[in-house]
Amino acid sequence: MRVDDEQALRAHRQRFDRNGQLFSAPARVNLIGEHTDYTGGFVLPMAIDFRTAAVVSPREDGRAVFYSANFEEEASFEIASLGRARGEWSDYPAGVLWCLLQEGIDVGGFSLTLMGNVPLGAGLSSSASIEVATAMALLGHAGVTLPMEKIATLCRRAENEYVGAKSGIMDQFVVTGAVAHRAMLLDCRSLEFELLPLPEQERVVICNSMVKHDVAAGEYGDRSDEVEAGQAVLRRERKGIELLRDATLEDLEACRGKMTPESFARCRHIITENARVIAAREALLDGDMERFGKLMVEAHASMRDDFAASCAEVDTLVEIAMRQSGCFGARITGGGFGGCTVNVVSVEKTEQFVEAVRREYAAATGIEAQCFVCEPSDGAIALAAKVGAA
Ligand code: GAF
Repeated sequence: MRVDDEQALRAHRQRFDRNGQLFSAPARVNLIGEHTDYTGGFVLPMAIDFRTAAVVSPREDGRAVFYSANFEEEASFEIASLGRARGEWSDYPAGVLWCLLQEGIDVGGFSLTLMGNVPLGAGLSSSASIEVATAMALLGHAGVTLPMEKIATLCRRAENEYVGAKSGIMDQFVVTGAVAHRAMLLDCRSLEFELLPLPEQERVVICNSMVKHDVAAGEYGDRSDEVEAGQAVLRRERKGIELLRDATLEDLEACRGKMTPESFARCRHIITENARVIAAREALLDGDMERFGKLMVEAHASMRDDFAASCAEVDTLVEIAMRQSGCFGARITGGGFGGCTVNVVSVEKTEQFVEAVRREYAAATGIEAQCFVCEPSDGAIALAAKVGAA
């Protein structure tokens, strides 16, 4: 499951005939708090031990050359005349370059190799992993240090304004700032966060339904439009509401007739989900995994029924998981419409859980699920500090 640093450095050397400097960024799994980030709500993700390595070296011709060792493809631009997104993988690193240039950071010519093992379209934020790894490498190359919050917001901007996906801040923030053995409770309005310990007797298991989904694809944008429309009604009709996060279910009920049934249901998901994240924090601090798991199951039902962002295969994975002994909770994770479930399972039942889920999912759907037992991992800044200290 590890990305081999030596392999990434070698791939860069072979491609560009030069040694490079290595940076990397993890992927993430969200334990609870889905689609709450872009309305200033709460999320509870952790970084996981899938990573993207970015190896960078200078070049003298003023060009930006991105090489994907995974796709064995290269994208090359004149930095001074960097154009708009082209609908390709290279939009993600190019978007980061675009944002750095907009910030006035002098990024001289470079070659950058990306090599990662984050499953694509699985809801584990391969995009944020690529963006943040690229930002770390280009900042290192330019000799500029930025605070964690700035790196995360800059990478989000790359995704929103350059790639054109309407995503929130959760992924870039946790991928940049996570700390090993901890989950991160993030307030997406203030960007204040709290690192929370995870119990040692349980494991976080990710099960990939193998139904692919891309945040840049239509459904994510449709949902965020529906949410935005509902939020605009609440803002207009009720005093003191700036973001959905300020609204109660009573506020929403009072505005029911003024919004579409879709917007009503999406907003109800977000209001109840914010409350679940706060309750999940309490459960974690109390070490009450029964309660934590129950909240996960409720969160899944809300994503499925109110947010209409699950799919038959993922629902099946959750149902199978919840039938297994030792499983406290299971839910869809990430943007939705496919991708992975996140499961909390007692250590001694983990192996049995993985076997049963794979077997029963294959029997029900004919699809081979991939399951990973994950470690809460370091974010890009902590990883860079460790490389620096080595
Ligand atoms: C995707 C987005 F990128 C995040 O910002 C978040 O909205 C998530 O979907 C849903 O919680 O990962």
